[in-house]
Amino acid sequence: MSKLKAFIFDVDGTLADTEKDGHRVAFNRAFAEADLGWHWSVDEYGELLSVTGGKERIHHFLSLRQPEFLKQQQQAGTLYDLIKKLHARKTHFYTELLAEGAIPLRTGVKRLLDEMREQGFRLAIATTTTPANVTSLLESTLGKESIDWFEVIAAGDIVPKKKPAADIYDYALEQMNLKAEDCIAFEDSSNGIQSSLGANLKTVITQNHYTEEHDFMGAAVVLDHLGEPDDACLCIAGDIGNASFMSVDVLKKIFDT
Ligand code: XBP
Ligand code: MG
Repeated sequence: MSKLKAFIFDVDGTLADTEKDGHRVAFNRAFAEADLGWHWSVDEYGELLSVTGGKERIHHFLSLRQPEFLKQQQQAGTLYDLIKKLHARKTHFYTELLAEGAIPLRTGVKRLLDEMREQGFRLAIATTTTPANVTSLLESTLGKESIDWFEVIAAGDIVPKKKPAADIYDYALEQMNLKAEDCIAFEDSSNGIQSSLGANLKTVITQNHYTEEHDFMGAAVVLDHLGEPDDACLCIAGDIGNASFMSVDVLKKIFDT
């Protein structure tokens, strides 16, 4: 019989609401610094989030909104370098924002991580974002030592195919030498759940501003956030019984059903 052993977390949108006031702002700073005249509004960024990965997102934006510029850069053989440089600057601005404490963790995340650790569960991260972004977020919210709470931080270009492909979860499971049936994943988006379900992981969703309209078919449970004893979560799909916040006990019940 399979036993619950580990939890695997997505980062962007799941641990923290990083997209609107973090990644988006950092992309815009990189574009402004390079004098490109591009600016991603909150709504436009929501649409661009359909493509995961910052470099991939810039490419997607160019193909939609700047096809002539894209063609010129391709013909000149400079596209790859341009995107790489812009993305490196974006990572710089993003980690700078995090170091300033601009992005807090989502409701219930710290409490639940503490509870999981106290009970000896194994933890990992499976994300599309650049590794430096993960360590900066953990450092600025939970302290430097929290990086070691996660035995695997599977991030960014470590696998060639980003979410919605299952590769990043498959990679994390392989590194932990665990089977999908021993773990639960935490996600916030449609691309994220496609990836976790693709790796056969039971998945808990905490939706957010950008993902509340997403299709979460196949999720074990969909919540508005993880909740706190004094800040109840809303259960949008699935069943958490009488609980008003997510806990290891509730996760064990979800795992066994
Ligand atoms: C997160 C993302 C990331 C960030 C940017 O998706 O799509 O691309 O927006 O990260 P998920 P980088 O939460 O599903 O992993 O710019 O570092 O690529
Ligand atoms: Mg996410």
